[in-house]
Amino acid sequence: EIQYLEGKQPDPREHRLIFKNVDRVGWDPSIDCYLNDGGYEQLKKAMDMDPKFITEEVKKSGLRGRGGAGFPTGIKWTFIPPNNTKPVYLICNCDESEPGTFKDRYIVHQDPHQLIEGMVISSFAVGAHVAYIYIREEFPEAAKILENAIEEAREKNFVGKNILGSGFDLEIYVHRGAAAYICGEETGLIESLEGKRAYPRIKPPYFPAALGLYMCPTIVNNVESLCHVKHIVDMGGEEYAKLGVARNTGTRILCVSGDVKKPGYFEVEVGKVTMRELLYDMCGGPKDGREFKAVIPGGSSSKILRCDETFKIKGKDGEETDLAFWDIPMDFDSLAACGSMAGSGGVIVMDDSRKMSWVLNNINQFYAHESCGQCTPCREGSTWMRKISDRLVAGEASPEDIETLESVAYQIDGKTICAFGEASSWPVEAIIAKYREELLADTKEENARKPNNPEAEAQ
Ligand code: L3W
Ligand code: SF4
Repeated sequence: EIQYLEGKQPDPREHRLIFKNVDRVGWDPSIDCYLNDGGYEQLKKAMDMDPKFITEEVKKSGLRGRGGAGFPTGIKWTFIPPNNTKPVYLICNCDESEPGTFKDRYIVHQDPHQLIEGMVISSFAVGAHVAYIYIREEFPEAAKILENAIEEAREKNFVGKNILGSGFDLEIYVHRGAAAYICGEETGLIESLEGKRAYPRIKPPYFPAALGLYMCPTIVNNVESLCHVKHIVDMGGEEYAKLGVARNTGTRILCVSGDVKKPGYFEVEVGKVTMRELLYDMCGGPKDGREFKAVIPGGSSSKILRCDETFKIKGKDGEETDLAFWDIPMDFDSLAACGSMAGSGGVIVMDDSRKMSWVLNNINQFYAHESCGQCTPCREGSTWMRKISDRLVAGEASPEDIETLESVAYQIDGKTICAFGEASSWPVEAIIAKYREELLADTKEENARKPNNPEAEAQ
């Protein structure tokens, strides 16, 4: 049985595939350690398979991207044009920048060979002979670990020419990012990799799978998604799909931060754990004397959910049923049905000590700082939103400011080149819709009416 470090034992409700070796006693990121544990066996198995068969298995597995959008990985792979004659590239998106998300870093730090094995199998499946790991600039140690791991893998002929005598060649390069959130948007990432400023490209019509790096077919997948490929080869797509729930298969790592007794990472079967089980049973509940107030379930770009909300969920038959916040299963479809998204798995928890004007301002500051500035609604709008919420937290905003803020958000939403526009406007729209009264209470007029306001008392 696997032993984990003191104080780092997984919760009994976890199902560890990807994080099996994270915090494991006696584990280190070396290739010897990985090989002793059966590492690279799936690569050997995959090299005897038809690449199309691997893609079919990934499709059967139902794996959905773990980077934010939850797009089916196997289907994405099939978007490479069938009559393509150009080189194909695979890119591992290791630009983990979404506030609240901190899983990919652990994979790279503690189990880099799992990622490399997943990448070699995936490259073989899609026909890529060059693969890149685009890693955020702020992960210097992780970049070194990966470079070292690639060299170790090359020495064993898991990377390089004629891998394991199969005739398949693959080079993997680590590329350090440019310290900007937008470098994690796949087309911004591609521009950055090409040596340009990370300005996202307009898509549709051209998605990277058809026209990506150097205008060649390019598959961009998140670190965690690529690691799953190894396990799909191991288990077979159908068996893998038995983990999780329908349309939301496998396991995923949830990163819980904020106002809980025991924050951290938890790898669970998708949809098998509810909000209640996650926050009360696995994270120990709220801090002493506090109550849960709100949760941002999938990284800062996802819409906030109130803990006292009940959602109307439409079933297949068109019938509506009620779903209380605490009963939401942590999967893509359920969170989408509640008007939010599972995103990148970053669950940010707020208790009743948090003021929503502060939360709003915190989010606005981030997006105003990170907008790439390419399109006007996002560049100007994100700064306007920040300025208004700056006034709100300073007690200087008027009730009309809240309306302006809401209207700016709606004018960004759906009118920009990349999803960053929505990422910056959705949190604002949701916080205003759900906490309007609380925000209004923070405006200048309301402040002046409060009994503890010296100006009001003097009158
Ligand atoms: C070919 C089609 N390919 C879609 C591909 C597309 C991409 C994937 C998903 O944003 C979200 C965003 C963040 N032909 C295709 C097609 N594809 N239709 O499928 O695409 P898309 O556009 O739905 O999403 P996206 O632009 O990749 C991702 C949110 O995730 N997010 C942030 C994540 C942050 C991290 C991180 O730190 N690791 O990833 C979190 O909530 O706001 O909405 O590959 O090409 N017809
Ligand atoms: Fe840049 Fe924002 Fe436009 Fe995306 S939406 S391209 S981040 S300005």
